[in-house]
Amino acid sequence: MYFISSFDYTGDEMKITNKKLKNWVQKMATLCQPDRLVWLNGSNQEKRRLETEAVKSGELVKLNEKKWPGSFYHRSHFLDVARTESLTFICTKSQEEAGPTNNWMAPSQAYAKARPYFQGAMKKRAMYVLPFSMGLVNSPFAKIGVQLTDSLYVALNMRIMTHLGEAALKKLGPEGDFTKCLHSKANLDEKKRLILHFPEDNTIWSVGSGYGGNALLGKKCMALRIASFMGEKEGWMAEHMLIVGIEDPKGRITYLAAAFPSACGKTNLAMLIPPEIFRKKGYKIWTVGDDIAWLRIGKDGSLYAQNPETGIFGVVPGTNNKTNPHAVATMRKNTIFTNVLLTKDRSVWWEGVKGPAPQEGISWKGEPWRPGLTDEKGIPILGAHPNSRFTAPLIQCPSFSKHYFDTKGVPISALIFGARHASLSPLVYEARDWEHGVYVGASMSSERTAAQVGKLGEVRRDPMAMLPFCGYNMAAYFQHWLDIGKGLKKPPRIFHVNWFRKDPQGRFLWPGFGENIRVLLWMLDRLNNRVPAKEIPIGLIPNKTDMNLTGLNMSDEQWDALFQLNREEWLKDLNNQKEFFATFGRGLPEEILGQQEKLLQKLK
Ligand code: SAT
Ligand code: MN
Repeated sequence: MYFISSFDYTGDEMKITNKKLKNWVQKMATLCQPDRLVWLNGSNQEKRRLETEAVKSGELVKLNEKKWPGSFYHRSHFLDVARTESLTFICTKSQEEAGPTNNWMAPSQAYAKARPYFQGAMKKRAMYVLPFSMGLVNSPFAKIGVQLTDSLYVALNMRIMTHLGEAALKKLGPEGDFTKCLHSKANLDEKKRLILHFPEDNTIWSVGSGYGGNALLGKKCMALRIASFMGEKEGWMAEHMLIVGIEDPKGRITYLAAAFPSACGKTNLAMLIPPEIFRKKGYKIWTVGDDIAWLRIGKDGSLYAQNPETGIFGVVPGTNNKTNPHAVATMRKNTIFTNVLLTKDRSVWWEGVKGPAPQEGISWKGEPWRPGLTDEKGIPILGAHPNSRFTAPLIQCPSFSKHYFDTKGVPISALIFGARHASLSPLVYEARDWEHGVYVGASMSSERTAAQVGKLGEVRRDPMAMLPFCGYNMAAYFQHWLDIGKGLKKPPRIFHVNWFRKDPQGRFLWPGFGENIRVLLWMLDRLNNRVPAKEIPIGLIPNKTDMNLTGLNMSDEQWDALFQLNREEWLKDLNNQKEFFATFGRGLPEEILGQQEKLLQKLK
C-alpha cells in the first residue's frame, strides 16, 4: 500500500538497496497509516522545503531574519518539556539484563502495550524517514540509525543533531544493520507516552512526546542507551560526556572528557573561554563535543573519543555573553529555539539573557507575558521554561575543534566526573588510579535539575551521569569500565569536580564558568607531574599554591571552605551508597565494594 519513493519535494531518486530497511518501513507505515512517506536525503533544498511546511502547519515560527537568520521558534506541549524517565523503559528479555536502575518491561509486553498507541497515529500526517549516522560516517565509530517520525520539528532537529542523509544510507549498504527508531507524537497524551528501548532488537519505540531526549531518538535513546549496550558487547564505551581540548602556549592540545548530569554546565565547560590572563598567555579551549562521547581503545593503547553528534541541544536560560559567549555566538543563526519567550517582532528572549526584558511577549506556555507577572501565590511567571533549549550546528561554535573530524577520535588524557553539590564534594579531587576512579564515578550523586521531570534539588545517585542513560545492568556497566581500564596501556587520569559548592548563606564559593580553566590547568599540571597533591581520605586535592588563583582574591578561608571534608556527611553518603549498591545484588564488581570499604576505613 505504501510505496517507497523519494518524495516529490526533491525529485532526487534515492536508491534504497537495503531490503531490511524497505520491509521495516513498509511494516511500520502499515501500523501508523501515514498519508505519505517522505524520505529525507539531507540536502539544503530539502531543509528549506521542510521549514516552509513546518511554518505553514504552525509547528515552527520563522524568527526575525535580521536578528536571527535562518532560525525558528517552536513551543512544545506544556506537559511535554523534559525527558520523562518514569515512562522510559529498557525492554530486554530478562529483567536482570536491564538491572535495578532501569524501568523494565518484557519485549513482548512492551510491543503489545505500545502498538495500539502507534496504530493509525499518523493518519493525515506524513511519515518522515530519516536515515542518519551517529559518529562520522567514514569512521570506525559510525553506527547507522533510521528514524521514522510524524514530527517535522523532530525531523529538522535530527538534521542538526546527526549526520543525516544519503551518506548514511550509502554506508548502510544493501546488507547493513541499523537501529530501528520509530517515533510518533501521536496526540501528545502523557497517559499514552512510552519511550521503549529494545537493545536486543536494536530498536527504539517512542510515542506520545515531541520533546528533546524523548523524541530525537539519535541522541539519548540511541547514542547512549542502545550504544552503551552495543559498546559492552563490542568493547567500547558510550558516555554522557563533553569532549574538550586545552591548547597550551606551546600549541600542544590535551583532551579531556567530562561527565555531568543534564543541565549541570556541560555545554558551558565544553565552550569555556579562558579569562584574559590565560588568553594572553596563549591558552585556548577547543570544543569537540558537549553531551555525548563514544570512546574506543586505540592501537597505541590510549583511549580515543569521538562526538557522535553534529549539533548542540543546549539549555537556554542563563545563557548570555558573560556566562557563555560561544553558546551565544553558536545560536546566532540556523537555530531552532524551543520553549523560550517569543516577542512581537518575532525575536526570542529568556531569563538570564543580558539587557532588559521585552515589554510583552508570548511565554513558553503560549500565554501573554510581561515582566513582573506573578501567579496567584506571588511567584514570578517565567517567560522561558527552565529547560528551554536551542538546537544549533556545532560547527557554528567559535571554539569548534577541527579535530572533531579525526576519524580515529581524539586521545583522552583525563576523564572528569562532575556533580552538583551544595556541600559534600570539594571543588576538585583526583582519583588514585583507574580502579579508584571507576569507584568515584560509580558513587556519583547530584542534585536534580530541570532537565528531568521531578523534584528539583533532590540529591540522587547518578553513576557516571549515566543513571537515566545506561541501556543495561549498571553492575555490568561498572565491570565494563574496569575491563576497559585493563585494556588501556595509558589509562586517562580520573578527576571529580563540583563547581556548585555553597557557603552557609547559600552563595556559591567558586566563580565557575570561564574561571573553571584554573582547575583544568591544575589537572594538566598533575598529568605532566609538575605539581604534587595532598592526600585526603577521598583522593588527592591541590595545594592552594599549586593552582593559579591570580585575580580571584581568594582567601585561605574560602579555599579551605571549598575543600573542607565533612566526615559525618561523607559517612552518611557512604550509607546511602551502600543502599544503592545493594540493589545490584551479587552482580556488583568486588572492586567497587573494596574501594568503598577502603574509603570507610580512611574516613574513620
Ligand atoms: O532532553 S535531552 O535528553 O536531549 C537533554 C538532556 O536532558 O540532557
Ligand atoms: Mn545530556
